Amino acid sequence: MAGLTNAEIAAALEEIADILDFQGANPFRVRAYRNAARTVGEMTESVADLVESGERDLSSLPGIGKDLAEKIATLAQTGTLPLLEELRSQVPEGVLQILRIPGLGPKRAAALYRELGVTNLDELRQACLEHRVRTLKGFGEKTEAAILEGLELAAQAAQRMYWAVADQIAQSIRQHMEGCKGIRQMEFAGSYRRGKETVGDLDLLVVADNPASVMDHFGRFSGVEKILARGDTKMSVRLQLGLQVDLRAVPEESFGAALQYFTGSKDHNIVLRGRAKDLGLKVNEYGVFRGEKRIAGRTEEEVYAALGLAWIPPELREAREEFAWAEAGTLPKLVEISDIQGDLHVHSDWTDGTASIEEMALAAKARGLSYIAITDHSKRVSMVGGLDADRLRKQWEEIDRLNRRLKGIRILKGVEVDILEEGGLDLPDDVLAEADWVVASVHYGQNQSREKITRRVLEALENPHVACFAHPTGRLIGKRKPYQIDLEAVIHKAAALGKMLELNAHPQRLDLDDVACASAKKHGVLVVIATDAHSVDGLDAMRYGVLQARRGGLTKADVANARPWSELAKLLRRKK
Ligand code: DGT
Ligand code: CA
Ligand code: CA
Ligand code: ZN
Repeated sequence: MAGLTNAEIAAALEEIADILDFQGANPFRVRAYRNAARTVGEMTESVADLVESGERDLSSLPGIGKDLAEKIATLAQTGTLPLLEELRSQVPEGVLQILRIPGLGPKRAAALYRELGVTNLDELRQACLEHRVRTLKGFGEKTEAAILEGLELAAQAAQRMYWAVADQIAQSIRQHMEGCKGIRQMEFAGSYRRGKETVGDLDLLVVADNPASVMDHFGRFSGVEKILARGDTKMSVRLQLGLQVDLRAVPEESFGAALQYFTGSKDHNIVLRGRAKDLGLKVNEYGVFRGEKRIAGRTEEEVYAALGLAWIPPELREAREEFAWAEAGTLPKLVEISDIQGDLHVHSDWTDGTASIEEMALAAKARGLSYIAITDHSKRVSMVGGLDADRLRKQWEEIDRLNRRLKGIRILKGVEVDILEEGGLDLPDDVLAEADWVVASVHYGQNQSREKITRRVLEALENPHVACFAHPTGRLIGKRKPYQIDLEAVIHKAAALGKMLELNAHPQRLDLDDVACASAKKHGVLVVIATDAHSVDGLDAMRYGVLQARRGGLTKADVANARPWSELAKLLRRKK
């Protein structure tokens, strides 16, 4: 029996934190559950496996004490927890959905419940439309509008899943299916294969000796909640996590054509069919046909070649420039995870990270990196103990000591300096001048007008010590909209000054998006793919960033941290 996935355990812990917070529980207790959720969510090893094998004591994980470790173990083994059940019974069901609405959170949901008796999303929408929300203390007209917008975002997001979560599920399905005899080929298609930020459903293709027995086996996957439909060659199931998976069995001679067809995107396929028609051919999920005769279909390469095209990587199949490139033979050689040499945005326990600088450095080394920049927050981010000049210099002394001792990894003295609400940076120039690497970012004043927030950022880029602008739009996918920032202006400024832009690899950020990456590249702006890791496991997010970069058409040469530090350092010195 397979236990809960890490994502499911994290969601349960997050739910406990939410309800406790809603009830006005001790903030430290709430925070403990939130931290545990983050720790579990960022782990790559399966917690359920760890519990089962007894191999590692969960209380050895950062921020997880004995009591929490026991609760997590119960969750992992039984799928639930008495505490969670009890808490759920104490609050109306719809309340949980309310506090997840972007811009709300437990405290405000509690006020809405107390003051207006709002217990579900419909009542909330109604209360907004009737302008009752703005009458509450601390709410106002702007909040009311933001809540309505949040309701809309949430409705869209509920239908889709982060790619990283879909990936966990896809991998366990793959593992399960590997135990099935008679599968000759198997591949996930759809948006998952294209590496989209979010995935609506999973599309699985197989070539099998006996499709019926493959479907039987698929139906026994532990995550299946319900079999929605089953025919001779197609089966659809819904998983407990809400995701739908479509399985299709296809003939071997059509596998490439089916893979191409079901990978999409729909727009890409429309262009492809148009090309086929122009050549007097027909293309569908069974193959490429001249009249009745199949001239290609076994592999994707064959299908594209039959249409006079080089094979197009799935990440580029969005009907943008990929056909022109494939025809001319100028498809970019997309960046790969093995090209990445360093991580330039990482937190330590000096601020809100859970691991020490040394632990982060060794973990980076273990992941094959040769440099890592410690970029803890500056003092404006007081909630997490952001560093002032004194503490930062102390941290850098520590980094000097570590660099003398550690082999095979270089730790850069960095900082994530806040761009202040009214303009200017949160640390003086003389301190920034001593840093190896400065990323600037916006955490406050996110709701400012387009003009104001853009001006702040352009000014920050003009500071000679700032090398990179982090998570440039501030969006959280499905949760928070981008700032009103004029990204084109930012890209132009970065190009003019030789500054870099971050592609934050966190699966809920992926900020820059694919289109912005392509635009940065066009303007000659180097992109830094960075994890913004707050824990050792957070470093593993790099591959999500690489996937996004590939969707933007970036090559090794377009990615700053695909270069050795010596080369980057030279570039930075020249710009100062
Ligand atoms: P998703 O699941 O919403 O994240 O996005 P996709 O791209 O995986 O879409 P999905 O699962 O509906 O279908 C998978 C692929 O199959 C899609 O990318 C293209 C192809 N496909 C599905 N339906 C149609 C259709 O009606 N016309 C065309 N041309 N292609 C389709
Ligand atoms: Ca799909
Ligand atoms: Ca589908
Ligand atoms: Zn950060």
